[in-house]
Amino acid sequence: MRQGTTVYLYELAWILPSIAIPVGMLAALVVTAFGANIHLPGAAGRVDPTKVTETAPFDALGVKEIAPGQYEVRMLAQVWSFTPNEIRVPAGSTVHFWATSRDVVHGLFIPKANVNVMLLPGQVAHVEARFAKPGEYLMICHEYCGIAHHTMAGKVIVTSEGGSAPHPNLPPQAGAGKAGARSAAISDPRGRELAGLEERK
Ligand SMILES: [Cu+2]
Repeated sequence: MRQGTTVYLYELAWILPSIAIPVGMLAALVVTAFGANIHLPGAAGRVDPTKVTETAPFDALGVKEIAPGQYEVRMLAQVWSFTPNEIRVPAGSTVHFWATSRDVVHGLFIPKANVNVMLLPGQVAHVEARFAKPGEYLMICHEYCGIAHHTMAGKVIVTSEGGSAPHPNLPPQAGAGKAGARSAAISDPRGRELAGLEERK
């Protein structure tokens, strides 16, 4: 009798969580679907990959100002490039990316702007990011897409407000970037240490 009761308690300890867990998961599903409005991509987010260049919004690729400080980027990914692969916006802009792939699976990853989406042929991806600081933001494909995958990259150039160049005497982009990187390395204590080691050689 006593042994029988122990077995019953063990069974109960297993059975109760095995009911509670699926019930909890179902509740989480209901809350995310109807409360947070998170759904699987619907038909509205699809595009025929064979006709993508004739289908809006991908029939007019590029960057467009849709409101003050709001830009829309219509982008196509293909082996092994992004179109457009250079996006220029003033600092403080919010960029709405609409992107898809016209061939294989690609990715759109802008590490400094918290953009990370997969670009699937037939599926439209939408992501928004705010570019607060001027500078160059690297934009890369982070889904292996073939032999030259590592070359698939572009950049978002964020100009200082008003859209003017940072300094009239500096050569465009490349020079400014390098000078910035060098001064950053030296002001960083580890960079100074490395510079010291270099001198001693
Ligand atoms: Cu790719």
